[in-house]
Amino acid sequence: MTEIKVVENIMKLNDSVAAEVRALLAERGVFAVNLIGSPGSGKTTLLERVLPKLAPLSEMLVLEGDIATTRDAERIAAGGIEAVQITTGNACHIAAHLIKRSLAQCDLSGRKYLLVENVGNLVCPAEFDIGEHAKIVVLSVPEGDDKPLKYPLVFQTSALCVLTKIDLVPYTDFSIARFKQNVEAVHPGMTIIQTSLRQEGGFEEVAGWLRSERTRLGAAA
Ligand SMILES: Nc1nc2c(ncn2[C@@H]2O[C@H](COP(=O)(O)OP(=O)(O)O)[C@@H](O)[C@H]2O)c(=O)[nH]1
Ligand SMILES: [Mg+2]
Repeated sequence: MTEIKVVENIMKLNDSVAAEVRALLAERGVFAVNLIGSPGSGKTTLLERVLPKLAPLSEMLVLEGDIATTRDAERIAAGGIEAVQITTGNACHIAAHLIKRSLAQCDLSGRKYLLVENVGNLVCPAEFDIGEHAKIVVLSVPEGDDKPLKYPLVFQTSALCVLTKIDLVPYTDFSIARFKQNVEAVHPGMTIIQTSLRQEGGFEEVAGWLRSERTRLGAAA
């Protein structure tokens, strides 16, 4: 009983900080996405490939969530995009107060997009609102086509699914048709974009989705 109350309080506190973050972003006209996927699913690669096609570099800000190291922020910064690393220690997700604290150190003027790469994990990040306008779930072919059924929450709460590494389909038993059926079973009508580093496919489409979603939400209301 007591334990449940504690968890409820933590979630309530997180939600109220997330609402503050969302209000700040709306005021500044920044559209924010929360990228969620397993370690190695290709989240940083996706940002590296999509962002140069999305907008002028100075209009984007990236927050990189990891348990340790600044490696991902360094990868993004190497492409000329401002990136801040959030290291969570042992925490398996980014909580809203970490976003609030990071944004307080950043210059938001002229920014149109905030891209947050969450800690590699398909479970906990789906439960924590960080003030984003949309969640994007990233799943790679080697993880298997059954994952939407096994981790339904992240697929249900995300607006877009990016299926990465489709160049690896011939080397696995992954079925794109079965994957689409499984996504449809947990989130009917969900948009899926397929990407491949080897074939340069899909990245323009992801950039287009981000642009139209920002516009659809009235800049970042
Ligand atoms: N074959 C293949 N490998 C990829 C693709 N996208 C990413 N990778 C590789 O997957 C590994 C993990 O990628 P990374 O972006 O660091 O994943 P993250 O941990 O989700 O950020 C790296 O070695 C990437 O080069 C892809 O489309 N095809
Ligand atoms: Mg990464």
